[in-house]
Amino acid sequence: SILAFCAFIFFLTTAQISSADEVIVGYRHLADPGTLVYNGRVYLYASNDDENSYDKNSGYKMKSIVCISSSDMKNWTDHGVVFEAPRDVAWAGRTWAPAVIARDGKIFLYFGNGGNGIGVATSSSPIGPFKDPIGKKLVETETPGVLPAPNMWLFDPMTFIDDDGQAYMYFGGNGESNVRVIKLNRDMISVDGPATSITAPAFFEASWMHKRNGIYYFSYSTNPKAQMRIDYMMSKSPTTGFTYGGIVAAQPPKNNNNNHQGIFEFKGQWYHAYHNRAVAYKLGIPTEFKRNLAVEVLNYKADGSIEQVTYTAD
Ligand code: FUB
Repeated sequence: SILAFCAFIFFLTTAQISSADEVIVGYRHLADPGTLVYNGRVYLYASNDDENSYDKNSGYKMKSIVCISSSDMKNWTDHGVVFEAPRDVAWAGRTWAPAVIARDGKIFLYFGNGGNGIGVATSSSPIGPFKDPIGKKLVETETPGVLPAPNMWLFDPMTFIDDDGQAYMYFGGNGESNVRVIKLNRDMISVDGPATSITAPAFFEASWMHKRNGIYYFSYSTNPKAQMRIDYMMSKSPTTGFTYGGIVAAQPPKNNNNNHQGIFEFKGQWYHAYHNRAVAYKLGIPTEFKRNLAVEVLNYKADGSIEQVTYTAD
């Protein structure tokens, strides 16, 4: 009946957090949350693990980005695939781990093209459609300051606008001297000057920048030897002078491989969005390329350091 059909659509588009299981939209396999707080909603943009096969040797094959959003951190609306390569950006192939930011009435979506470059797409709406504004990679190995770096993964962009209006993009992977930051011009689709390096102990991937009370927090996933935790460094500058701060979050209980965070403030509370493999564990399927989004609250100590996240997910 039409009623059953409507109920089915409602089930597909809305999911609730329950206190026993913080996985959100658990009917989809999603990963690498990039966050955007915009007009009273939080949007999470994710790598689409539904595109990956179960075969543990097949690698990441994603070519699209899925968006979900919420106004209360409980009820999530599923906007589906909002960006897809090469449909929306003709030069791009594999696409994952997005960063999304709003400026001057436009939405900018940055994405890793596999591990070999970073692209940007723009839209007038957080849920697309996104278009290619420059017809080429925004950052590639030829971009001044990107190399030399041993076996650098050129991916996992994170874009941040400071209080003085200067925009920065952080990216890189696979080596503790492989973090890069580059200034973006006001148009957000061109770079200003060369990339510079940041060194982060045991840095592997998933660069993230956030600012709170004048302190810049650079967080990242550590390498497998360091258990793929999310660690962080603090500084009074967005580009230099970082000192190691500690652990944001240990490897999630239901996760046996990479880790990737999105840290954001929404309606006065800070959150740590991440992925785990809880649904794949529950279903008894191979977990490698079938990840799920989850969220926990994030708190700070009086001295500005981050309290290590407590997982409430089962
Ligand atoms: O999703 C593919 C890759 O896995 C991301 O680029 C990394 O951050 C890791 O989460």
